[in-house]
Amino acid sequence: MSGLRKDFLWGGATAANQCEGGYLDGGKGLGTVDVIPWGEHRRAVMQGKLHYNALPEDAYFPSHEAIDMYHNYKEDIALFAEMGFKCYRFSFAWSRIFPTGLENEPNEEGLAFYEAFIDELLKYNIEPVVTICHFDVPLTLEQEYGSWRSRKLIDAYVKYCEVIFKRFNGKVKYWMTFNEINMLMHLPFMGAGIMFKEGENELQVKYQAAHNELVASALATKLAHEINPENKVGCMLAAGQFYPYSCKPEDVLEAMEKDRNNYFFIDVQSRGAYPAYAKKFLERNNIQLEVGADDERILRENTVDYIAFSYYTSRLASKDPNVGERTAGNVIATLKNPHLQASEWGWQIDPLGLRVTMNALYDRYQKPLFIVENGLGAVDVLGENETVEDDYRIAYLEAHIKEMIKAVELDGVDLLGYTTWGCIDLVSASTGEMKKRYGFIYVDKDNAGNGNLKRYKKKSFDWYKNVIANNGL
Ligand code: BGP
Repeated sequence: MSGLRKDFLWGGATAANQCEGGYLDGGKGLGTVDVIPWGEHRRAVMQGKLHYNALPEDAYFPSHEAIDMYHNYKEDIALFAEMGFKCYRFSFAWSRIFPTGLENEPNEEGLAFYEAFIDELLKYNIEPVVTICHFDVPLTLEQEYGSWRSRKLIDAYVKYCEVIFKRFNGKVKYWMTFNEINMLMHLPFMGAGIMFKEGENELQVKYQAAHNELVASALATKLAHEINPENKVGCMLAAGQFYPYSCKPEDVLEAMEKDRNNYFFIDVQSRGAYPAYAKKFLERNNIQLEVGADDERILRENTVDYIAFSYYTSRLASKDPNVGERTAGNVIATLKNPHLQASEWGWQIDPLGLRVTMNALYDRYQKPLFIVENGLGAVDVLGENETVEDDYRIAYLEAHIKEMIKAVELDGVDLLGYTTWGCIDLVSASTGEMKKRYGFIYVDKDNAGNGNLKRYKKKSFDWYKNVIANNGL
């Protein structure tokens, strides 16, 4: 026995906008991600600094076709089933269900699509794990209200949640309210549909959007529990422990503060109140939030059931701005750790950091954890034998799974499951590329959109199948 639960949720994870395609099919409306282009302007749009209306006419939008899972989901789910997936994490595109977000009634075609999708998973006994909002908001809600900066979004989101909780009652048990909720602080348009107006106080806007999302998340949790007490609702954090660059006390304090920037969201969602350090931060920065009369109670009474998180790398912090070299990480840039290797995109590889991160989260919240993203983005080459020899991916995953099991066996962390990111190749969130691949399944498509979308099993496909069959042993 590996020490993991018997019903451990092994599987993979994706997001609608990165794999579905069919961006206007079945009555779908435009989502905020559908106007984020590939290429040089991508980052500025994701940051909310360059307006999506100001893009060149030939801009290419990778989410419009992605890997066309919208039309190929049966084939893809059959492959997941062949690997023995116990669960599959995916997201609903909000704008498939409420094309503008303003309608009173949902779009039946969108709901029917997800119903067929979920039924297909259940046919193979794969537990659906649904992210309600993974980096996309109906674009109309951005145009009408400025997205999450407005409390109107709370109502629109709760209306959407009520529809999906009722429709999929008894079929979906595991929900997550927002993917990587802390991403809002770093890429506000991608994370929360926030486009800044010139001269406005960006910190104020971001914290107001955060507050609105936190209240919406609590209301969704309440609703999910009322509709079916069996429902399990989780928060979802882009995690990765900050290490101090040196043993200087200043660096230790800096690392602690950086961690808190991330914990802030989860502290509210899991403990039910703004932590003292966050209140002081708002005060010091003269941020005044528009808060509803019942918000405090709503947050207090509706905390999440489990803590989901993504883990790609640990992070490194120093108080001294002139020290060390910087490198990329899952959106949050970090100092280079000389003890670690890195991926081709500069993301550092730290399996032990996963164990450290799991312990930090479990110590802090004492709630079950769920690792819902982990993996290696790499350039894969499809060989003549129609497979990819991705031993580097196997090595990465194996090392992380070993540390994950240690956290459970040796440290006693309560862990629900593990889903690798991008179990089938998909569009990269940070770069918009296809070239940055994570999957066990190769998809024939390149950065510019060329390719026949055919699927091929990589070497890691059989490896993961074996890991699942042996429950990690
Ligand atoms: C997380 C997102 C995912 C995903 C992943 C990998 O931030 O939740 O949507 O894409 O990171 O990142 P990337 O695609 O940039 O390599």
